[in-house]
Order: sequence, then C-alpha cells, then structure tokens
Amino acid sequence: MASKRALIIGITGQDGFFLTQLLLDKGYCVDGLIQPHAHDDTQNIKIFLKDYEKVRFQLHYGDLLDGGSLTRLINKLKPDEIYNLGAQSHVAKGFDVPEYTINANGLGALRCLEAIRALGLEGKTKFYQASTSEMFGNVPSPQSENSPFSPQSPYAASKLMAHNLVQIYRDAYGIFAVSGILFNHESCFRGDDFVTQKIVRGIASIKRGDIKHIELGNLDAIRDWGHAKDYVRGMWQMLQRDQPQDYILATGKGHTVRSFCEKSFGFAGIDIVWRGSGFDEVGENKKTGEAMVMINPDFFRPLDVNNLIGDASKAREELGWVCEFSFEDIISEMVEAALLPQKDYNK
Ligand code: NAP
Ligand code: F7E
Repeated sequence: MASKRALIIGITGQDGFFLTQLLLDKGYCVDGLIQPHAHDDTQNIKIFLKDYEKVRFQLHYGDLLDGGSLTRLINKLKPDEIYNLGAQSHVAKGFDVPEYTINANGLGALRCLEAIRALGLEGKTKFYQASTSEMFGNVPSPQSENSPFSPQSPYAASKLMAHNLVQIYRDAYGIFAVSGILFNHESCFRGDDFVTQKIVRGIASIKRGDIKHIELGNLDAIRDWGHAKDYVRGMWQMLQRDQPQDYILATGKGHTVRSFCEKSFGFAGIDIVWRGSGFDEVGENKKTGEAMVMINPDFFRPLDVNNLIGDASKAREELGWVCEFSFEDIISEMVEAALLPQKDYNK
C-alpha cells in the first residue's frame, strides 16, 4: 500500500518537530510548509532533512497569509492529512500585533479550509486544526468539550474564529475537519519566550554566572502543563477516527507559574523561598539569600487567564489517548537541556 501523505503547516515549531518524527516513524511521506523567511536548515527539523530529504520529507515555501500559496501546494500534494499548526502562537505578543494574529491564525485556517473545498478534496483530505485552552478564558475549571468559550486575548479570539470555521466547514461541506483543544504542552523545543523555557534557560544562565536573576510577570497563573510528544500523538489519533470530532488534550493537573519555578530551581539544586508580595515579591536562594526571581510589571498582560485545567476524559475513552510524561519528567528534561547551550535567556 502507498504511504500516506501529510502536510504540516507550522513544521518549524515545537509541535511540528514531534509530529514530523511521529509521522515519519509511521511510514508517512511528510511535507512541511515553511515561510519564505525560513532557512532550509531550520534548526529543529534539520535532522529530518539530513535523513529523509526528497525521499519521504520535503519542505515547501508558503504562508498562511497567502491563500494562493496554500491552494497551489495543497493541489500539488493532494495530501491525505493536513495539520494546521501554523500560528502567531504567543498570547502576549498577540496584544501587540492583533491584526496579524487574527489574519494568520483565524483567516489562515479559513484559507486552508477554502482550498480543500475549492479543490474538491472534501472526500480525500482530513484537516486538523490546532485549537487551544486559551479559548475558555476564565470559565471555571476543569474545562471540558462542553464548557463555554470566553476568549480574553486577540490570540484566543483568533483561535476561536478558526475553531468555529472548522465546525462550519465540517457540517456544511462534509470535510473531515477536527479541532484539538490542547492545553499547554512543553518540551526542550519550546520557544524561548514561553514561561517554562524562559524559567529553565534563565536558571541555566544564573548557574553559569551570566545573569543574577530571572524577571517574570504573573506567578499566580495556573496552567495544565503536558509534554508535546504525548499531545502530537493525540492529534494523529483524532484524524484516524471514522467520524470527525473535537477533543480536549490535557493532563487534568494544574500548577502555578510559581510552582514551576520552585521545582525547576529544585532540579538545578537551588532551593527557593518566597518573600514579599505583589510587584515586590522575590524568590530567594534559601542558602545564600540572593534574589533569583524578581517581578517585572512589563511581563504582565493587559488581560490574563488564571486557571486552565483540562478534562481529557473524552480523548482517553474514545481515542485511548494517554499521557506518558509527568510534570516532573517535563521539568527535568527541560532543565537538563537548558544546562547544555551557552546562551543568556533572560529576555
Ligand atoms: P510554535 O512553536 O510557535 O510554532 C508555530 C509555527 O507556526 C512555526 O513553525 C511558525 O513558523 C509557523 N507560522 C507562524 N506564522 C505563520 C504564517 N503566517 N504562515 C505559516 N506558518 C506560520 O507553536 P507550537 O507550540 O508548536 O504550537 C503549535 C500550534 O498549536 C500553534 O498553532 C499554537 O497556537 C497551538 N497551540 C499550542 C499549544 C502549546 O502549549 N504549545 C497549546 C494549544 C495550542 P516560524 O518558525 O517560521 O515562525
Ligand atoms: O504563559 C505567565 C503568563 O506564555 C503562561 C501558548 O502555547 O499555551 C501557551 O500560552 C503563563 C501566563 O503560555 C511570564 O502571564 C508570568 O499566565 O508560557 P506562556 P500561555 O500564555 O499559557 C496556550 C495553551 C497556547 O495556545 C499558546 O499558543 O505564565 N507568565 N511571567 C509569563 N509568561 C511569559 N511568556 N513570560 C513571562 O515572563
């Protein structure tokens, strides 16, 4: 039987790396859309270029802002599966570039769905959309597929637009289109400016003597942090069902940013004690009294989401999806990886 062909939009991101690895291991031909500014040796995925180039792994230029590029590429490849992981994915930056965020994330998904429809691929190409727990905003946790949406940022609004369009195109045109509503997931490939990577790389910079302390914003926010490797498996499982349906992927356990800090410093051999409150709160090295974590008001958002903890019962029961990585596994992997490179990450 011929290999299945998958197109990954957003292949240079964290999830793109793990999904490519998973699909190549399953025998797929994988095509990745990269933006014109990206280099062919784009860091995370260069390993696949080396091993699979032009046999089962190829990169193509395109952009979610450019409908023609998407339509031409989808027409050329006629993929069995499209994973739309492409996005301006940083919530705080979305407040600075709201129009771009809506265009890439909201209209970008629409352009993909329109291409499938215009090319008459409704019966051939399955579509996965990267939806997010951010769409729930501050509705009470645990959030499930039945919880209402209440976006609190341009990013969340852009993703809800895409989420709604997926449902509309599924119902109106019979496209096998699903949205995975994924809670935060991390790995050593996480972008530098997300809080987990910022913390562990900040700790590494402190240990090397490059910086004195890390500066953070809201320490009280609760997030449900899983591992990206578990979550991309869930994406693939959603597209293997007979009927298209949306699923939540989450661990069901919430932790504050403060707790992520404490545990990460702990893995690096530093015990932290917290003193003061509000903007004056400081995380001190218990042994030396030195400030390790300080608050910088610049890292607070105009609106934040306080308590995201997901209920993934439906995915567990219907997909047989399981989380193999614990919170502690994620932290130890990230701290260990951060201690390797020589960089100052307190930015
Ligand atoms: P990420 O590391 O930020 O990757 C985003 C990818 O999108 C990158 O490959 C980026 O390319 C690409 N991209 C950005 N703008 C684009 C455009 N205009 N056209 C085409 N591609 C574009 O994100 P991630 O953590 O892997 O997450 C994958 C997806 O899941 C995203 O849509 C994110 O919003 C969503 N999500 C993530 C989480 C999470 O916790 N990680 C949770 C829920 C949902 P460059 O490398 O060239 O910038
Ligand atoms: O923030 C707080 C911040 O930027 C987590 C994306 O993948 O997951 C991610 O979005 C929390 C927030 O992730 C800093 O205020 C404190 O409450 O790591 P983050 P996020 O906003 O949860 C969702 C599910 C997605 O869909 C997104 O694509 O940490 N926080 N101090 C900070 N956050 C950052 N970035 N930097 C700080 O200094």
